[in-house]
Amino acid sequence: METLFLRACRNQPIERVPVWLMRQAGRYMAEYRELRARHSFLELCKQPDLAAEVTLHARQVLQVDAAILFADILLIVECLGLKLTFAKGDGPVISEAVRTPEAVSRLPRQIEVGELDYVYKAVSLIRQELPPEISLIGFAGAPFTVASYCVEGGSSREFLHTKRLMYCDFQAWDRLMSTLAEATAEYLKRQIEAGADSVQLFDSWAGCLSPADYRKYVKPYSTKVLQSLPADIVKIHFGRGTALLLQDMAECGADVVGVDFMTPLAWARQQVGGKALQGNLDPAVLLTDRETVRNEVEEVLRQGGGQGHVFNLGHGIVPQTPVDLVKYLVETVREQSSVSFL
Ligand code: 1CP
Repeated sequence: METLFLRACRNQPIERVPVWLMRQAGRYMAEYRELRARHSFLELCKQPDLAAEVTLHARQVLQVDAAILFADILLIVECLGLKLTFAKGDGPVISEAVRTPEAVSRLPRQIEVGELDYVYKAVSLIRQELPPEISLIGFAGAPFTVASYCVEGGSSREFLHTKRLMYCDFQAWDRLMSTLAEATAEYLKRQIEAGADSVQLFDSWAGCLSPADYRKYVKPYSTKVLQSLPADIVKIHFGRGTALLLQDMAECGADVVGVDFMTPLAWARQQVGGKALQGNLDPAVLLTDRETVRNEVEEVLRQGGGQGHVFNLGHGIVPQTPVDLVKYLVETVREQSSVSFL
């Protein structure tokens, strides 16, 4: 069935602008915090019934047009034989960072993504429970963003180790990126087989690169991932700080380009050659009040131009966000975007 969300992604006629929000399930919700008091983050990801519950609960509370699988872009690194933990408050830690060409050469050439079976089970449980008019988005990290965590050993601001490997040893870089690209394509295919009708490729940190470096060191691998997926599946490609990369990101083969909150949608529109756009309200607006939310939503809808626009934030919801304001945001998008089509 063609959901409203899928039609918007394909730039087809719609009766209003669909809406979902990056990180719509997470710490800003009391029910999530309660579950987290009893289970670690990785336990939530690895128990399909819990992952499904978190996904469906957020979708139901917010009444958004798409659910996104509850998982993380870093789960795949466990298939490389790396040890992943989430330290309290500090984000992800990969214990043996892959910093040198020797470390890269020790990684398996082919990653077995069958180990991520719990993800595919969660996808099919979610699909069974989700109303048919609601889309289910699968996702993965793009090779560059996942590689950056493997090389840095966790989050980073400057990506210095990553860039050193990339500039100094192209062979090792190519091997790491090709291995990740192949595994990511397979991982997304399996999510699609399990019931996802669309996928988002998160290249959250690609914006730390110049367009020339993006084209040389990143674009071929993200292209490989997106182009190996079935043609009829909707693909969204998102990064942050990517105003100057949007044209290249669109060319990788997505149907929809995700736009961060620093980039005007009108500018993005000129870069993506007729593809749909997703975005781009600043998540900080959700820390204000109803009037501000309404004004900012109207502005995003105006810039989005109706057809070919999926309403979203320009990056993930932050943990301090009040749930009521998020619900208000979704209601406002629904009302205001249908009014603008009358
Ligand atoms: O409960 C907790 O303490 C864990 C917090 C949390 C959550 C709820 C993390 C840790 N990941 C997630 C879920 C998650 N991650 C989703 C699920 C669904 C949803 O959107 O509702 C998704 C899509 C992601 C993707 C993800 N993980 C990205 C890409 C998106 C983005 O925000 O740019 C990235 C970079 C990660 C890595 C990650 N996971 C978690 C943390 C704290 C981080 C680090 C972020 C950083 O390096 O700053």
